[in-house]
Amino acid sequence: MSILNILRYPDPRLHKVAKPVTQFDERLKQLVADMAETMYEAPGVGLAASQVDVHEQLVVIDVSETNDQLQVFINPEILWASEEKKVYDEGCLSVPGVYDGVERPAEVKVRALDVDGKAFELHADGLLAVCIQHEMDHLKGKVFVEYLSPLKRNRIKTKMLKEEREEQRQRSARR
Ligand code: GNR
Ligand code: NI
Repeated sequence: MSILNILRYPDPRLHKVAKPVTQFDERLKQLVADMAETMYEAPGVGLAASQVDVHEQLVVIDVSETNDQLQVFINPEILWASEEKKVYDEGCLSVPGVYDGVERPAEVKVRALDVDGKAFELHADGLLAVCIQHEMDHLKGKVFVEYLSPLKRNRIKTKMLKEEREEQRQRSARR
């Protein structure tokens, strides 16, 4: 098992479109295990493969309080989304420290494959519905800040680049 590096906005690699998973093999199981470890360590409630620079349709989620309810979604599709929308204050491991309201369907029905390639369907509401949609956006190359106004997005971009520069500076000062 290993902790993977999480790409940070505005890294252009976060905008790559993920391809479907076709091989349900040992490598996939290892990747799922590493993504789960990375998500728990962060800590976060979800992680899309795109965030660790693997551009395949693979998502891990655990919205439980106890961190023992790992859910894996491979090649996920939204089968149905409710008319009803809800605004949730979202955050993202690729945009640390930023939280803002995003409006999305309150409930979704999803079809996906598990790690063995077996299909399942799930009806989600609450945080799970938010998280599935947030992660599926990552697979399409979309980060939640793209729902915010251009002004907010530019402020976030500037803040992220400034923090990155500051970290670089501290790293080189320590050497
Ligand atoms: O850890 C996370 N928390 C979160 C909170 C509200 C809405 C979405 C999320 S997902 C996020 C982890 C992450 O960045 N997944 O892509
Ligand atoms: Ni995210």
